[in-house]
Amino acid sequence: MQSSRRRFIKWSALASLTPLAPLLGKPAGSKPLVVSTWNFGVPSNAEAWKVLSGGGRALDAVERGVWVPEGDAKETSVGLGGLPDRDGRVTLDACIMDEFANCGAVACLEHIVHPVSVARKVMEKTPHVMLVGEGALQFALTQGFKKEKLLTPESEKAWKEWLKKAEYKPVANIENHDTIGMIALDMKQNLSGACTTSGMAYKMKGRVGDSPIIGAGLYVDNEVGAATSTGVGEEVIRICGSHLVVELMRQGNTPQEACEKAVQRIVKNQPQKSKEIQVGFLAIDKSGNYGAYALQKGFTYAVYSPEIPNQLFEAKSHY
Ligand code: SD4
Repeated sequence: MQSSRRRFIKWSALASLTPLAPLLGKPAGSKPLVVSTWNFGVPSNAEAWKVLSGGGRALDAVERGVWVPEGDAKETSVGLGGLPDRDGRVTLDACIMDEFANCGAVACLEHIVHPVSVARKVMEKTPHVMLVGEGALQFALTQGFKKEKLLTPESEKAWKEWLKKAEYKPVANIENHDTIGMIALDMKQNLSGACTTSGMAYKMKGRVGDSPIIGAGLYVDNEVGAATSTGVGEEVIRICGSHLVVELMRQGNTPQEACEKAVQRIVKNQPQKSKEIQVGFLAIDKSGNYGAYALQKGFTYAVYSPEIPNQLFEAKSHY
């Protein structure tokens, strides 16, 4: 808790937290552009920018960007150090999608620090889109990934504390870092995205959220734009959230309008429940416009473009 607060202060200072600046939703200007969810989007965007600013591919940028929280043992919602399921197992979900609609995903993957890179291997080396559980792990090992222990002493302690009451209730905006969803536009005007998470803490064994599901946690259409989501995955899956956002952009909505309409769909479907949970969408279009919207206050996202050198914003919200 202490260290999370310290990290928040560190990233905020780095990023100069700008709540709803007048720039919001305006074109980010010339390419390239990368946006990502939550406070850890700032250091993640910085990594992605190294690829984009050198003329690299958006796909490489997003993979490298999301490695940051995946590899950080202090981030308890992604990769190494992620909070476990109710049986104490850290199970990871991730996906990646490129400008050709190639995509790959892993779900319920244990023991691998960078599930996004396993997802990329699924995309590039198999005839499939998604591998899960034991099969995903076996495949990762054949591809040279190392088997590691992902449960840190801190996450184990938090889980044991949770076990005392064992009450499952998804908490919105856990210390401002949940799933990382990252979408990018490169200098060649191509789009890609990645999404990776340890999922909802203390979930049931075998539970998979929206994050690794193409069309729910992430969607990229190189003619139109890209979108990603965070929050209670069940509600995102119900509306095929990221695909919905991209299709709304195809119909002429700005990224901001598209994110708002997707959130409103959740409100319409679940008027009562939507008051108690968090869901956020983040989107970019082919011209470098971006937008974000959430059910609840507190959803932060980071933007990096030539005009906006890695700033953190807070999304507008329905409630
Ligand atoms: C999930 N969407 O597993 C992820 C978790 C998340 O805020 O983003 N939490 O449902």
